[in-house]
Amino acid sequence: MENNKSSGDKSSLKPIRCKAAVCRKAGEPLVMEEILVAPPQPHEVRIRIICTALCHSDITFWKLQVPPACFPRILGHEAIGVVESVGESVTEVVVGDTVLPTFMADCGDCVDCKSPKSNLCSRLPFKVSPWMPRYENSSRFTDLNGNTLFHFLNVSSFSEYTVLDVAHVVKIDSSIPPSRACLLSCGVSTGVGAAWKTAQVEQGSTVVIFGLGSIGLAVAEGARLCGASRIIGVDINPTKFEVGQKFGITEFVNSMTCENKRVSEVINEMTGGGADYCFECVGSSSLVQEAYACCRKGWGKTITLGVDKPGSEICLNSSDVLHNGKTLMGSLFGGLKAKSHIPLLLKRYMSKELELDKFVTHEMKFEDINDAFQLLLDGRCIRCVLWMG
Ligand code: CXF
Ligand code: ZN
Repeated sequence: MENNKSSGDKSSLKPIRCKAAVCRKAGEPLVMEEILVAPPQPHEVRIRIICTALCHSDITFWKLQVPPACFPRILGHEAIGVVESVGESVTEVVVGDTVLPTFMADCGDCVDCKSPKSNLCSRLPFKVSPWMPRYENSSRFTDLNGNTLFHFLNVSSFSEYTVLDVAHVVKIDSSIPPSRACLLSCGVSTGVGAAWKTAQVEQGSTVVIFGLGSIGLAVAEGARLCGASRIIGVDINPTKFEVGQKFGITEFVNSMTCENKRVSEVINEMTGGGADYCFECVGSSSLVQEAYACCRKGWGKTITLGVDKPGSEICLNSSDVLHNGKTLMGSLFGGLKAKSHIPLLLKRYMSKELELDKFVTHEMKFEDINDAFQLLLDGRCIRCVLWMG
């Protein structure tokens, strides 16, 4: 008998009632509620979340009081799930497939997706919108009073079911442990990709990482995989060095105790004229300036990954730029093309090259999501994975 969820008639699909952690007000505990998740529209898929992890951007948008903040919203964007149903015109995945959601689209069809040089899809360009990417002003979530709940980063994984555009899911091998695979949905891909794809770190390079949170540690993992010989970690918290060593950090600079030197001076001295690659993983424009000031003239690259306050500007001296020939680059999702590069990273995990286990410091039940938020806020976890059901 034909399964009308995977092919043919989609009209019989019904809304699903399930649990979600709703962010009703900035900075307030998420509220576990029953919600309704509408069926997928054309080019969309509805998935059942297996597990979701917390990323720092969830905290950023949970705290944010000004636009693009909006409430009530279903946060969460690092997850893994199983396709429950598909909308019209979806041929890439079928019901039962295991998928990773990604906040960046990979339509595979636009000029940017077709170019090996970019991961910035122009069919569905990245923006922080409260809606479905292909349908402006359209949400698939409502609360039990019939009020709209907003989407987040094209994923909204703090719900037992969610709807995504098919350009935002990657089919993966279902035998990979979900609590590890889900890390490639955002954080680890962002950091590892920044070293591997954006910077293209080579064997023997010297790398400096500003900020040893989960993204900085993922950059270290990427730099280690690329064969960097010196990986210098910069942070204001001295306990980060011990953590960093597990991720291949070879030297540590505490930027709080550089005496009267700027951290860039210290790095320039340590490296004899600057590092090959500097990564800014904090989201501070003054730290981007410091990073740029200590990458090597001629070939140094500075890569920004950190998210600064809306409207912040980076100030660089124009003759420094002209005379020194350095590169400054931004990197969203590590420059990775989700559909082709995530499967490659998963292969490297399965062959024990890419180490994912060390990122998972906590595993909890979805119901305990507010405790998990507190762990991340206090800097007590790298990744906390929340299991549904
Ligand atoms: C971020 C990157 C900048 C915008 C919001 C999402 N990445 C993932 O956490
Ligand atoms: Zn993230």
